[in-house]
Amino acid sequence: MADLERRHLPVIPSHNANPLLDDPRLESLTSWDADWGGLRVVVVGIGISGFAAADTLIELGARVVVVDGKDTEETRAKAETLKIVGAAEVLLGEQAMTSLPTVDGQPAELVVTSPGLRPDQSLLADAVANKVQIWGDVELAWRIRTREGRKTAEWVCITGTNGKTTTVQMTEAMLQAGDLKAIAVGNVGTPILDALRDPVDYDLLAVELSSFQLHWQYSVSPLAAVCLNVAEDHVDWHGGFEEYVADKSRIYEHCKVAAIFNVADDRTLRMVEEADVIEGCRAIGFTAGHPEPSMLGVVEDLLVDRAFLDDRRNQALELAAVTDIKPVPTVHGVANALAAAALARAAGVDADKVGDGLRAFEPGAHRIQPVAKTNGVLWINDTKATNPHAANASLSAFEPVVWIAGGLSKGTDSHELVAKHAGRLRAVVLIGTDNQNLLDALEQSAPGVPVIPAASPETDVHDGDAVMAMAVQEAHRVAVDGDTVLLAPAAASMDQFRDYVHRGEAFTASVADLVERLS
Ligand code: UMA
Repeated sequence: MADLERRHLPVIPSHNANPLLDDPRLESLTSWDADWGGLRVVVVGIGISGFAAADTLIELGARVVVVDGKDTEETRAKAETLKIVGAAEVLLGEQAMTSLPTVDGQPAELVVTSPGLRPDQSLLADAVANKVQIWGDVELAWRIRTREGRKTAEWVCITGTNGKTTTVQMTEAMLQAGDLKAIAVGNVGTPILDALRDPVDYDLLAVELSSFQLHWQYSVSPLAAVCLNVAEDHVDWHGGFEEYVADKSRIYEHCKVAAIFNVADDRTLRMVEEADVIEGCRAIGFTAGHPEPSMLGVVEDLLVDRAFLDDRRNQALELAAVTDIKPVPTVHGVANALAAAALARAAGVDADKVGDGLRAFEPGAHRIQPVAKTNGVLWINDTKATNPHAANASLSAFEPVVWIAGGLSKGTDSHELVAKHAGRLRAVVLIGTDNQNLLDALEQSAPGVPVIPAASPETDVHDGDAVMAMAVQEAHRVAVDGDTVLLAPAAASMDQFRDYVHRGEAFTASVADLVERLS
């Protein structure tokens, strides 16, 4: 690592990540103005990304059939809208998801899938068997990013098991402080396709990419990219941890200016070293410790840049104070801020503007968010801790803790997490329905810690609001002055809640009820 400064990444001849990408018609589709007319496409999923993909393809003149496994009031309303704008057909219900439908009675030429669908889902498997290419909405967005008469925005891309949403929002704030027209898009919530069809001519898109989205993209060539960290998550979707890591590593493919890695996570450096990047792209590290040349890091109480300046052997540029990081400058907060700063610096933002952006950044709800204090007990909402690695970050920040945990484990393992934090646990209040792994871990490493189920015989286990009300009541019963009640489930939410936002809102609402009762 010592000679990172001089080492430019090896240039490997470009290879085709997708063995199916040998269709001349699809290969020619590399701009908005290409010939999309009449292309027969099946769009899978009518959620946020599927709707945007179908709407875009219709605007491009493709013939589009949309399918979704849910036949509900919401999907029917979306289906109506898509039919009005010109979808060939919309098929709803589980039956529609079993095999690849035809388009206008002829075989589909392309499938555009939503990120939530597993690759082994039967319709997608059918597409693979029939040698029909599968793209995600990200691949489609990359292909249409250039358009005659419009500015083409560069992309800076962010992935990682945890911290991506915070980092993409910090990056957006820093780019905007540098007077660039920039927007945070992708997994953060706004589909990239919506930004591309926006009348605003963006200079830059700060793109958050999940491992699901990375799996279905092949061509993206970002200005700069970062994988913040890698820990076990979504193992069931990918089929294994190595497959998950392989999809995450695609963030660095075809990177142009800076491939940014986490010095504390060797795996991210290996990903950078093995990536097929554009000649001249530099490896840039970020560290919560003292930075070597070609890294961003911390010197005393300052965030500094030793990568994007000429005399990086002898000098460092001040970016901001560590205390500028919100909500609290934890080790993870410092890492996220430095990763965002590296992306912004790669995009040409001045060092002092990076600091302005960091100070302007307002953290979103649901990530280590203090919601109330009752009788000396602090209540923290970290519903975004949807895996053990994320829960580790917030558990590390508080002591003693009444921990509200549990949900869908997604094949992850909580043993290490529980073993590390057993000493700080006053009690564990269990929500969720898939907790065997967590219970085994608690029995093994925290045998003296009370485990309290958030359910009575009358509780409907699928009614998340009722479960959370019970969890808050139980946590209140056991917490004492000086404790923190921490909702950091280390699991996904969909067994009892619509999503993690619903879970966080249910927690905040139940705590607000408690505060009112106590006042
Ligand atoms: N569907 C099926 N069958 C399935 C799965 C889904 O029919 O097996 C249908 C559902 O009925 C629904 C639609 O597909 O109508 C939903 O598609 P989706 O689950 O792919 O979600 P979208 O609404 O398109 O939202 C996606 C991301 N969701 C997922 O990756 C699960 C959103 O990330 C993202 O904000 C949005 O695209 C815009 O890019 C959310 C997320 O939880 C926040 N991401 C995961 C994470 O951060 O850990 C990866």
